[in-house]
Amino acid sequence: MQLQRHPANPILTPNPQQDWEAGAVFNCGVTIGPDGLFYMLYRAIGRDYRPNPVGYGYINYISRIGLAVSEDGVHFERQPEPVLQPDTAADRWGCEDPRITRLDVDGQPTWWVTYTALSAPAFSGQGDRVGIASSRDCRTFHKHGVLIPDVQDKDAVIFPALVQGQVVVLHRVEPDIQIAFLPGVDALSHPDHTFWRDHLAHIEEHVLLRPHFPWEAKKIGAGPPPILTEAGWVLIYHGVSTDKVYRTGVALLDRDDPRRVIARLPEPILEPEMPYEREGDIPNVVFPTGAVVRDDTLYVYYGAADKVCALATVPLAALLEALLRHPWPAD
Ligand code: BMA
Repeated sequence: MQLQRHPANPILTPNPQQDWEAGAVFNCGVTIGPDGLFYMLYRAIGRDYRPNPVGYGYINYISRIGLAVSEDGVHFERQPEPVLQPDTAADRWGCEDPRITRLDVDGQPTWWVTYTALSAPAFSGQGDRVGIASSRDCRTFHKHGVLIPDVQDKDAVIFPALVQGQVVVLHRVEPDIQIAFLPGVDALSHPDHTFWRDHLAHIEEHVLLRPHFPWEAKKIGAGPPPILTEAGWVLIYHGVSTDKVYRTGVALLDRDDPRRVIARLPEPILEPEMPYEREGDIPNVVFPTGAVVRDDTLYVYYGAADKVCALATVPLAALLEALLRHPWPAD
């Protein structure tokens, strides 16, 4: 089972006309907005970064989050200004890797964005927290601060429906994916750090998925928000191998009790093969962060080599069939 790359790939590339997104655009969350169009939030790096002469990664490397809108999910039109950018102590060094989920509040359409908020320079390996923001129209976004305090944490996603009346959140304290149940949406707009400190104190009890296969041996992290299907929640995730290749995996979670993993494919459904996935700012990366179902097809949006945005698709029924052939835990 493999995702099919869209022939128009890469579907979004750096924009030389705008300083803030001239360097790289990647790792994009996608949702259907109030008007039925595709809304993409993407991570953008400005023009003037360069390799760190004395260490790993880049210097002058600041991420902002841009917005692009599309009728067909393939051709996106960008807004001129970023919609989320570093302007608080918690994210002064960058707003990275947005995921977007629709989860309504009191019948009001509401979209929630989780992103990586950097309070220390990128590539420093510290100061990464899960930031949270929301929107009523998919065009303007309001920050609600840091969702999960104290620990190095990223790859947080919110389920697009309540489960047993609770808000379900996945996050990633290395190397596993953890699951948390919040009492309601108020806990998203007013993060309760006492709740999270208690959760973190018992983190081993909250592990949903651990690295298992060789291609994901180093660490795993949630991709897009899980997708609700008749068979359960489809969780697309990334897995990193010991030689730092980022691939895409998929698991299925029980509909009523998503702590139960019921299926998991042993092989990745996407791995770096194309030139734009193998070469960029960080080589050999496919990093899924967006997913939409349209006409029974699953659209998976991913960042490629930390440089561009790309799209791959699969008929949802074919993906579910493949999953159901691989029940988890495997014998
Ligand atoms: C991880 C992610 C992404 C990035 C990837 C590959 O740490 O958080 O920001 O795409 O590394 O560099």
